[in-house]
Amino acid sequence: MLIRRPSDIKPSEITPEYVYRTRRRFMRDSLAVAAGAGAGASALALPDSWLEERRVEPGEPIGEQMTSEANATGYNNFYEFGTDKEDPAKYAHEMNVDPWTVEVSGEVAEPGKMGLEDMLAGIDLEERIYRLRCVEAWSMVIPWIGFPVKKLLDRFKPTADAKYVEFKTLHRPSEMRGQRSLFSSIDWPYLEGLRLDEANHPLAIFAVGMYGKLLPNQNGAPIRLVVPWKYGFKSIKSIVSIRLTRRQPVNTWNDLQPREYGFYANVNPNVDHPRWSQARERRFPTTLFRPNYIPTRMFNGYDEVAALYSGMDLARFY
Ligand SMILES: Nc1nc2c(c(=O)[nH]1)N[C@H]1C(S)=C(S)[C@@H](COP(=O)(O)O)O[C@H]1N2
Ligand SMILES: [Mo]
Repeated sequence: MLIRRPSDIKPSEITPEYVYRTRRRFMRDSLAVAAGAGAGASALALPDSWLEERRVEPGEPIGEQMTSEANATGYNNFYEFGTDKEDPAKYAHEMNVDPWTVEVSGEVAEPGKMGLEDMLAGIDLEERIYRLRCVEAWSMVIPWIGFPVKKLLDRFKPTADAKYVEFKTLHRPSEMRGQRSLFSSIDWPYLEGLRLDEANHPLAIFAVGMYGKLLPNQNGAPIRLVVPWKYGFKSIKSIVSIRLTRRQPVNTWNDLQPREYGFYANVNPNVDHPRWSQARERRFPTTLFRPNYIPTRMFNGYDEVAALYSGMDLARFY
């Protein structure tokens, strides 16, 4: 692997001092975790204190009420743990996320496999408060902690032939009961993809935390994609592989129901799902008696991405 390990590089060469200091602290903490510091030992690849030690730039509020942490961590889609909204919160703890490696391959000059800690060393984290619009017509407002996808991809030096990015979720049926289910029609592992210029858009992030803490397993620990202008299924969870490609990669929901779920999946109030309208959404908190319907906005309100699709018929490329 051509990537230099952080220990080979003088930290002052690449990172501001505060990151260097927090990294040292992080290594000390992670040793404690590795040594199995008893019942309190974290099951996560990064200790809980890690985010607090990093200087996380607070996000811009978006003038909309934030969804409660209880809703965002208790009502989830993560079919690897079952199809009910409560299943991920019940069963995702069965997934072991420590250690965690991500492989970057395909059309890159410097492919490699990296442990998550090395991957995040020297990357500044930001808080981003984003709307999340599920294709099922409900939505939330969630404060993520993460960093732009482009920052990571650039380190592996995409070649001139790289046109798309494929992302893959962990495939580990022994810890993911939905992958063991005989009733599942999904061809595991869960796959997603973006055009490279979409992935490089500053709004597209990898999230490692939410609500000021590490990402809970049910939300895609330890690292997941968040693409706020697209339907939620594009924001793939618990990523173990990133592959740069020349051709449009397969994405799980398109593979399953091509008429209902496209590759682009941009939030679009004018293009209905074959079985329901996409013109409005239920914004959390939502109940049977107070569904809290609001109109859905083009690109989920993120108009700044429109230039990515100029000249494209978004009813055809749904
Ligand atoms: N691996 C994987 N990623 C996934 C899913 C899934 O089932 N498996 N569901 C998607 C869907 S449909 C949505 S709406 C979001 C939900 O993210 P959240 O649970 O953090 O709100 O995750 C997406 N990422
Ligand atoms: Mo979704």
